[in-house]
Amino acid sequence: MAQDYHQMWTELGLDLDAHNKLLNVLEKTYNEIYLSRQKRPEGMKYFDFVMSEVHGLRIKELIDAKKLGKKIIGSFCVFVPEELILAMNGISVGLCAGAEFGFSEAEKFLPRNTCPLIKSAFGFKLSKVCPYVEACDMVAGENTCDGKKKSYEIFKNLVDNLYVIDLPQTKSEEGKNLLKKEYQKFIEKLKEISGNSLEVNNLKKAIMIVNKKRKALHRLSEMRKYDPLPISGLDALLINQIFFYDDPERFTESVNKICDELESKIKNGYGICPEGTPRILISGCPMAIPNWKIHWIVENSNAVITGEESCVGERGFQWLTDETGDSVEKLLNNIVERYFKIDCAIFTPNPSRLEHIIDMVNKYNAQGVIHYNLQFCQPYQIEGGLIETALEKNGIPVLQLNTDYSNEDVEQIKTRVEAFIERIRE
Ligand code: BJ8
Repeated sequence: MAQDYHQMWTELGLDLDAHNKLLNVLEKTYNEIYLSRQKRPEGMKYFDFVMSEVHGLRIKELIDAKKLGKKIIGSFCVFVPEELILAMNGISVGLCAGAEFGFSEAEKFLPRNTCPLIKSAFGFKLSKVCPYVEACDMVAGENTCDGKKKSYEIFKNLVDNLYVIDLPQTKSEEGKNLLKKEYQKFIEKLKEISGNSLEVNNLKKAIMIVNKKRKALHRLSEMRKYDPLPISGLDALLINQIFFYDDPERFTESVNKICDELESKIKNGYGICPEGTPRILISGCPMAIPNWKIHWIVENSNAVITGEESCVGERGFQWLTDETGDSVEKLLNNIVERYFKIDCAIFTPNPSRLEHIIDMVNKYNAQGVIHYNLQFCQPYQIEGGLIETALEKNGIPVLQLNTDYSNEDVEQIKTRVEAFIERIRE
């Protein structure tokens, strides 16, 4: 890190010893997984820099923004609309954590058989190692899976200001109306904490900013259709993860810059791997920083990942919000329309997710799908069975992986992934 941020971390109330331990693990893992790799695009230097300053410069930016009156809103789910937060002079930051840290503390509050994503959020908070959650003026939770829904009842005692958005479970008109009502309530809450009103021009501008960010990722996804692949799945995953932390306009610019570079490389036939390398699509639970386990295993087994059907991936950014309309009401309706399309496995039934996976397999020329389930995540594990049956019927090979954030099962997963790659090569 360029500067010494200890003073800032102390003021945020972090446990400096525990935080140092986390940063050391992060740095070591990042060096091994990313910095030691060959053939990374020049444009990845920006994202490497973001990672090197993820607890430093970005946090300082957030604190400086707070001094100027901006409110920091943390969230755990792509159902929390960034457009509304930006329009009310706020900054949205992702709080999902992808590392096994503070689990023994978390297990004092949660059953052991809780999904690692939830345990990690508790672990980071209880161990006082996450400057993002400490910098937040409000944490916006959401009633999605039972695990999250119930754990917010406990989490509200651990953070100063938790607000929970209720969510529908079915894709019905009633469901859409509920989502709209909940977003209206969320707007009222944002007004209360920010002291700002919601103006049509600000909302329109915010929609455009977030759309541009998503469009930049659409452009990056286009690059992943090519064979040979011009960017690794690991690098693309990292960009998808940084989407939730970085300043939106700077992020958009940096993604477009890397796309310019990749476009010219593609013209010259450049690839990070030989043409014909087996191509795999990942589908399932979100992968928060620093969860790079499956991508690392696959891409160290002579295969590549061409896309993520995940909220940290295409499920999170595939739809744009309609920018037309001259009233808050109309623009809010556009936001509701956009978010209501998200096909998280908490919805029942959830047919569009399967359609999207098949579409992605075709679009990105994948030869097989790894369905990635976090341990104890019932919605994705159960839906994964339905998806496996349907895809295999369509001649698309599927490997289901149930795993957590530990490295204990790496060798076992590697063996299964290698066997799967052999299968899709045939
Ligand atoms: S819209 S996927 S970001 S809820 S992995 S905590 S589902 S037990 S994260 Fe998600 Fe929103 Fe849905 Fe996307 Fe529960 Fe499963 Fe854990 Fe999960």
